[in-house]
Amino acid sequence: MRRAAQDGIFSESIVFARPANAQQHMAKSRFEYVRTYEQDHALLPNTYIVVRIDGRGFHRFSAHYKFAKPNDRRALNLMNHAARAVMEQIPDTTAAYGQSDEYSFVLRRDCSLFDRREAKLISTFASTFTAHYQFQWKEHFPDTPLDPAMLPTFDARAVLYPSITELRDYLSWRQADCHINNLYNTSFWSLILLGTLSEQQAEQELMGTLSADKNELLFSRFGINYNNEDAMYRKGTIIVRKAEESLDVSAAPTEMSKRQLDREQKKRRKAALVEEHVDIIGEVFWSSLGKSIV
Ligand code: DGT
Ligand code: MG
Ligand code: MG
Repeated sequence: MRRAAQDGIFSESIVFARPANAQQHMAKSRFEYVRTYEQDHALLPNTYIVVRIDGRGFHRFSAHYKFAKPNDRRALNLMNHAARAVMEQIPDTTAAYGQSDEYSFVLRRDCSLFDRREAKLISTFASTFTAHYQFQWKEHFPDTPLDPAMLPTFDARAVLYPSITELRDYLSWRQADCHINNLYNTSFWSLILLGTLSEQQAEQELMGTLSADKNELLFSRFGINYNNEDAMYRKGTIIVRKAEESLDVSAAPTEMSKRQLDREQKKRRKAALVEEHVDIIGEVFWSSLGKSIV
């Protein structure tokens, strides 16, 4: 019985003895062969992995929860909160860039998390982000409970970049996208909310306009200087893990348990996160904060 209690599987008050050679038995099960159908796709070594998560159906989601147009500060803060939580939980993430309903996570070039298996990586990022987004929802939307018929979910993909040049161009592409969409949306919703146009009329009005035209339209009609709009809306959010001093274990008191050490590491990782709404296309960023990404 003592042996059964040690090796057995407990189910309420019943104790099932597990044979000592259970491992071998399992390996020889006639069903075992189905494992060979599993195909792991390992991402190329020595490349930057970027995992981008994106809200599923956020066009409808944002309408359902009446997000402010064109930007809802609460929603963007919640995205940033969830992204920081992901970075705290997955230390191989060196940076994250977010705008609208998306976040891109940059992994260390020598990252060996899950042996770089793509399915494990993207499913972990999507589910970890989703879990935190849902958990922190009530902090950012205290008066709007989540509706089980409209829960937030996120998909994820992984893209590989061979050098810092492509990685920088990738992040520049996302920030340029943020700028183009935000300038358009700010103009579009100004014409409707501050002007008197319908959605169709506003669309018509903006058709074929360049950036300069939209800037001019905002200023001349509504007195809005686009450059004074909130930087989080114009630039998106970059979160960087600043190079942290590693914890000197030899200096730690000998009685510090593994759990305490883990807690200490986690605290330091959290403290090392820096969140900014700045230009990430030009040199200034890459010769300062951006240095710790590569
Ligand atoms: P998807 O990603 O293919 O499942 O489809 P969606 O609907 O998520 O489309 P996507 O990701 O291309 O565009 C994001 C949508 O989320 C877009 O319709 C605008 C909306 N959205 C994101 N942030 C805000 C916000 O702060 N305020 C408002 N009103 N809408 C937002
Ligand atoms: Mg989306
Ligand atoms: Mg999107």
